[in-house]
Amino acid sequence: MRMGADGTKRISKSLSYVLRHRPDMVGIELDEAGWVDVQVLLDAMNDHGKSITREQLDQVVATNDKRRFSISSDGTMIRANQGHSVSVELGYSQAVPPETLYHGTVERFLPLIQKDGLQKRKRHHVHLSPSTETAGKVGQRRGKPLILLVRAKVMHDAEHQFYQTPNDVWLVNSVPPEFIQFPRAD
Ligand code: HQG
Repeated sequence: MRMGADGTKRISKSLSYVLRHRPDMVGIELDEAGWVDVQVLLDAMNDHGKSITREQLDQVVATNDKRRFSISSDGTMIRANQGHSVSVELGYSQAVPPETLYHGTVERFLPLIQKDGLQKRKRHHVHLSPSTETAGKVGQRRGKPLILLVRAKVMHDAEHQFYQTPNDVWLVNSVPPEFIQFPRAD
């Protein structure tokens, strides 16, 4: 039976937690690129009270609004596309970014971002979006969204490396303040 939005959200959250942050919570290990066998994952989650079927997993992978997960081409392995705190080497290739990318944040972080630029904090990378709409949604998780414009092409020309995920998130190590366009103070 197909799940509604509440069901897919619950499963997406618990998959994110296990595949990005705490595989040990259900007693599994990810390989160096973040992949785990789908059946191993399903068994482990079900053994730890996180009930999930293969059909539910496939539905979440296919319908997730942010396409957070990938299944290998032979259908046997799964991983999170980005957002890990555990050590993984995702292996994305470098790419040339568009002129402008966007970062959604909130006003209270502004003084620190103006001073230090965008820092990756707990994640492996700073996440940037190609659209203001997506950046707005990212910022909204923390309050009234504030969208910063990043001069991505200029930054790339200055030897900063950009990586693009299959779900069109752009990853960088940091964004120094000189590449950020801040809102005017008036
Ligand atoms: C802020 C979610 C102070 C930064 C989202 C952000 C996205 C600073 C927060 C994805 C700072 C880090 C990524 C500095 C950055 N001083 N604050 N120097 N530099 N910050 O969650 O970009 O649901 O690690 O602005 O939707 O918010 O996980 O990153 O507010 O796609 O799939 O520090 O995570 O997707 O927060 O979100 P995060 P993010 P998922």
